[in-house]
Amino acid sequence: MKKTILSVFSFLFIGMGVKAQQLETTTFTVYGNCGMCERTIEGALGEKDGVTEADWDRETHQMTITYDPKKISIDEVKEKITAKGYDTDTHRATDKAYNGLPGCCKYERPETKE
Ligand SMILES: [Cu+2]
Repeated sequence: MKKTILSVFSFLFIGMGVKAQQLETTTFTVYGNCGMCERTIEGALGEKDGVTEADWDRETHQMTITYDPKKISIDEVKEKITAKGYDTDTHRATDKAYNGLPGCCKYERPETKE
């Protein structure tokens, strides 16, 4: 009986190890300007979505995330950010979402390509 419990546990640990190895880290641009933006942008993503780390830099506008590609795609990550009103390098927030931002957060939007 004890042995069974032990092997179940070691299976769990092996499973966790494999999972940890499959996390990916990537960096992309998110437009924004202040500390409040930082909290909103980083807060748009959570561990329940498969994002274990999210860090946005106010100066460089670079967003670095560590995520589980089995749980979330980079497109979905960006959609969560644009839903809060922030444009990314490839995805654009709706005007409605952007207009809903507090005044201090109305960053200068990148020009549209079309
Ligand atoms: Cu802001």
